[in-house]
Amino acid sequence: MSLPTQRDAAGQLRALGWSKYFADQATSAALSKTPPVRITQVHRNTLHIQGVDLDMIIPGLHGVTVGDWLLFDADTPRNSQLLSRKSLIKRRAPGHDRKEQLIAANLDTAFVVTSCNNDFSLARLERYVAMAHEAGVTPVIILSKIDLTTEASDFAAQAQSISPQLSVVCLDARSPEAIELLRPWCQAGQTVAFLGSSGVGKSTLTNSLAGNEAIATQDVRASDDKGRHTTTGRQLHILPSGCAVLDTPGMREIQLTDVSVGLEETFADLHALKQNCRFNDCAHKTEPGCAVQAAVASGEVDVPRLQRWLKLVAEDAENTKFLANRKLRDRAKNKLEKSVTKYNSKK
Ligand SMILES: Nc1nc2c(ncn2[C@@H]2O[C@H](COP(=O)(O)OP(=O)(O)OP(=O)(O)O)[C@@H](O)[C@H]2O)c(=O)[nH]1
Ligand SMILES: [Mg+2]
Ligand SMILES: [Zn+2]
Repeated sequence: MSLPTQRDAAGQLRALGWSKYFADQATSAALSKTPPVRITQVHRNTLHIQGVDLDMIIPGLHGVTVGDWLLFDADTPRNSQLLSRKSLIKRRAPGHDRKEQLIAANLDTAFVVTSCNNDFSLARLERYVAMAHEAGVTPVIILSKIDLTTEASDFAAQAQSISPQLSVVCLDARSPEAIELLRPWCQAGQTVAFLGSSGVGKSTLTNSLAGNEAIATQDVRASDDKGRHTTTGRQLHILPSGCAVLDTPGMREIQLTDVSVGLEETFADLHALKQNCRFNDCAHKTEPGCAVQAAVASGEVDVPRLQRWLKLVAEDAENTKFLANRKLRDRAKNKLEKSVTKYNSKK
């Protein structure tokens, strides 16, 4: 194997999403001893990593996710160092243990995909947008399947009601125009992800950007437009154009945790009003001097939107508290286990 030329190496790293932000975290000596690699897939016990002339599977590491950068220690992979993240998207996992689940690291743009059909839900879009804002990732709403409806502009107007600053793009995911419409966010060196329910066209869009049909897609159920959960794992695809694209499996549920800042940004109008309520702990229901209710009375605030906001704020507070308690419990348990081990070893 011939060694890559400097220029080659720089080009390959850039296509993987490497930037000054990461380069600044290591000395050049460290970078040549432990080369930077990006995690493109996380399996139960292994990680798929890609770097300059490097594409391999290594044993799993704790607390990492797709999109993370490592300084790769080839002799002892488990000593590889995780670089500080530019952004991190996480949610509270569904199911009983309700753990925090890391979804993706170091994204620049989150394309939140929904179709112009029964999949559309403003409340769900708001969740995704709040999650992206919290993570420091630019959210872009994509409305797919415009070829199957005559009401695309109605769907778009609803999505735009979340915020006038939000980009909303309507497209047919299978068409060549889709690539043109997404190009502003998909430049070389960028990392983008497709998020959304099953069957909305995330893999179709990834294929369109890649210019091939490498990823499997499957039609949705005609009765209710629900997808068939075709994609089962998150995978970062490094495209020849130099953009890194994360295709994800349809998420049934996104429970918010630790997104108070994201909610403030997503509901900036309501957040601004809230500052004028008479009481700091105003619940914006029947309290005297509530600026939010006053805005509702004057028709300035849309009631369903207010209700969705209150619901998300309550959910975030509850999940954040639950996870904080859980972390405390886990820490206490670890401490106890350690002291028991110590005690036993003394015996
Ligand atoms: N007509 C039309 N069909 C589309 C469009 N986008 C996706 N499809 C079709 O919808 C079906 C589902 O698309 P996928 O790309 O597999 O959806 P997905 O979001 O990756 O779904 P999961 O992997 O299950 O999460 C496929 O049959 C696609 O061809 C579109 O804009 N217009
Ligand atoms: Mg898919
Ligand atoms: Zn109030």
